[in-house]
Amino acid sequence: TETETRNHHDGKQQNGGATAEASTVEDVFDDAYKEKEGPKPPRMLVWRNIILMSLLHIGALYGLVLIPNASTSTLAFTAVCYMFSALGVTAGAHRLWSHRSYKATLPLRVFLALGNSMAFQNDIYEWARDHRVHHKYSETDADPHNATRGFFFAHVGWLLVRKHPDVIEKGKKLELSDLKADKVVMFQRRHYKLSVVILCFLVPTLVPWYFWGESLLVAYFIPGLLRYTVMLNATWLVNSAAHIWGNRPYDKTINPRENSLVALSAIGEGFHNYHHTFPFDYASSEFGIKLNVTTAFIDLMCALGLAKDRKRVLKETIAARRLRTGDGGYKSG
Ligand code: ST9
Ligand code: ZN
Ligand code: ZN
Repeated sequence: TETETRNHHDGKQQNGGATAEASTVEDVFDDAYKEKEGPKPPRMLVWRNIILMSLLHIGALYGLVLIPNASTSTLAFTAVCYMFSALGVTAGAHRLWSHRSYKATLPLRVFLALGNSMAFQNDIYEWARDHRVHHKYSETDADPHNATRGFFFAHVGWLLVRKHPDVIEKGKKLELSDLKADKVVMFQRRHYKLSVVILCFLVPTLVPWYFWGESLLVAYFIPGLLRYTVMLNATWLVNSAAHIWGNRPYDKTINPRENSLVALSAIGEGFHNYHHTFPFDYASSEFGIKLNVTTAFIDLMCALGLAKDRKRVLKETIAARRLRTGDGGYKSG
């Protein structure tokens, strides 16, 4: 099968994060942490974010209304921007930089960092730091988008309030030296604002205008704001929907779930019960490239010699884990 072939190709297999390399990444759930007793700290709204997020979503709705006015080239370009920015998050910030599930050469890391700036989801360093605390302290006070606080909080609410102090306290103790040592990550962090202005807003607006005479209005609102907003919501659904709805074939004791609809919009990142069980697996799913453009992209990069050392879980390990802690449901993608 596909999985076996790929395992074979990689010539490097893992059986549950047991190798030294995997254990240096702090994405493994820590059950020693206990939430502090007593009343929770008060919720502090960040009005600047609430206003900007509302305006962004209103702008995206206007972009939706403008679709009949857009040329075919502009709509195709919107799809390209969506894929590029999504890969900067999935193949970049997530599978490469947060989980170190494969290795990437400098040109590929530059490509992913550019896509990541187009995605405008905080710089790679901050994204990976928040994501490692999300895995390590999943669904506790120290999880930035703790899904036990409800759909809205896990989806976008967490970006509209001050963080729980435990997120920062635990986050500061994480091992992040691999990120600090990556020149691409630190360069993007130093020039983050400028890179976002150029890649998330100027490029999507100016390219259709300059190359095929699209109106600036349509270009700003469709490949710009609408593309950005849809991509944000697809990402957030992994934190909200895929922590609430779906099966748990690998570990029924945790909340993250297998959700094919989320996987589709998030180009492969909806197999979330699998992902929290085996966070170092480069495919983020038992089933390889199925509904998983990101995995296909990483495979292509390996074929081109731009990436290597994909980590994968052994089939036997997955089967044993299903039996030991799964919910018995098979459907998964
Ligand atoms: C966005 C991110 O949308 C989305 C991430 C989603 C993650 C999804 C994961 C799911 C799996 C992968 C699926 C991918 C699917 C992709 C599909 C694509 C189609 N550790 O933050 P501050 C410290 S962003 C350690 O201001 P406040 C630190 O010293 C959208 N330390 O806290 C920091 O300073 P610095 C656009 C930490 O004041 C200082 O505290 N962006 C940690 O509570 C202050 O930090 C926005 O909307 C930590 N974890 O404010 C902006 N955290 O950073 C949103 C903090 O200099 N952010 N520290 O080191 C904010 O405005 C604020 O962060 C805040 C909290 C208001 C939310
Ligand atoms: Zn999660
Ligand atoms: Zn993850």
